[in-house]
Amino acid sequence: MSGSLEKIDPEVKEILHKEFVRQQNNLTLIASENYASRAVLEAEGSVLINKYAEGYPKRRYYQGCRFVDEIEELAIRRAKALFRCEHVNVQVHSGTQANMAVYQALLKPGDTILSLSLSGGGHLSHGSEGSFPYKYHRIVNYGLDRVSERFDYEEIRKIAKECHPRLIIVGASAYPRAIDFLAWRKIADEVGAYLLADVAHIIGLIVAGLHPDPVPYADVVTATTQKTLRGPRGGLILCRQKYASAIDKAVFPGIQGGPFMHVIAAKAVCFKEASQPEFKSYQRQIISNAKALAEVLKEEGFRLVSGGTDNHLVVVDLSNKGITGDRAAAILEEAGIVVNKNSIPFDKRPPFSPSGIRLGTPAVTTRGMKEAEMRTIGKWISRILYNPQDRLLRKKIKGKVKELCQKFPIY
Ligand code: DSN
Repeated sequence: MSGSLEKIDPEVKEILHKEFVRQQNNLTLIASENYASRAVLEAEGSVLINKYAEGYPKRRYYQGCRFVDEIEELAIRRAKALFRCEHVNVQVHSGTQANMAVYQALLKPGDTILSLSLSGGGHLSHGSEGSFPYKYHRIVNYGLDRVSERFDYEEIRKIAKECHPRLIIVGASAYPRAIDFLAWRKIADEVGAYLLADVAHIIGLIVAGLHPDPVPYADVVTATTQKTLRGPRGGLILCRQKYASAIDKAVFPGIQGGPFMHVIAAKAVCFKEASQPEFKSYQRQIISNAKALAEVLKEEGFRLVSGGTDNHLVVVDLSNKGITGDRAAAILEEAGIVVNKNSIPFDKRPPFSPSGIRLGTPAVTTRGMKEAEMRTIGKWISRILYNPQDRLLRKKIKGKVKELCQKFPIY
């Protein structure tokens, strides 16, 4: 039982070290990734990992829950103040499970869900083929306007009136524009549907007041804590009081057993960090960095989905560049620039080899990088993508990426 990881399991220790070095020496431009603080890591790697606590504070199925109750109550208190919501569930393990809990709480099998298509930037858990809701519900998708590549509210209203959804989902994994949640509320009211806002990606921007807030308009809001919120990997459900009991029951015992109390402790730390004034300037810099990256890519001749960005991410259309998204992501990684392949609206290619890539700035902004670094990175990306045969160029840029990364340590 006693002994360090190094002593007990040097093999795992070594892999962890290699991953640390990878994170340190590469540029993470994956829009959904970030670096949690040391305080978050410490809370998650704590003795709370040892505790079972099925149930909710003061209503547990186990003894010995006095201190985990304190932790969960603290996390709830902080979350309610931070998100200005009536009720919060901090137990849900992930964003996908948060959405599953909402379906379980509000819908019956066979009910219709109206959600954004995958190629329009929607998330798998909103009902893509193979997902849990796809099996139990009727899924109808809306897309984006072909020209603006933004939500077309008239078209969405028309589809909603035709398909009579029980639930409308607004939220995306790859939508670079601001969302007008009031417009969505109006559509939901017109057709008598619940409105779920899945703001996993943009929750940090919302907390900082830099993106419209869904809480006043949506019946339920789901999110994750590891993306722009810069906390542990985990989910979050915010809702109106009238849904509180249904949501909590849907999480436990509906789809989960024992809550991860160590993760809830780390969420509490993340909520505290997100309530500090520095968090707002961090979020502002994320957006400025994304805009700077968008500008340089446009100057270099790349077409961006919707022409740019209002938030933390950029989707680059490579269909006129003779390179697929998967190949682009692979050669960028060879140069130490880590992105993901991504579908573009109305993509003619399949999701595993789509026409675009998605770039996000939360992680590089956490490292302290600013607009000047974004311009440098954008130019590197451009040179690599215009010269996919040039291995030597990638090797050269990899060296420069490492130099840049060393100026901005992750911890
Ligand atoms: N997988 C996340 C993303 O990259 O957007 C969403 O869950």
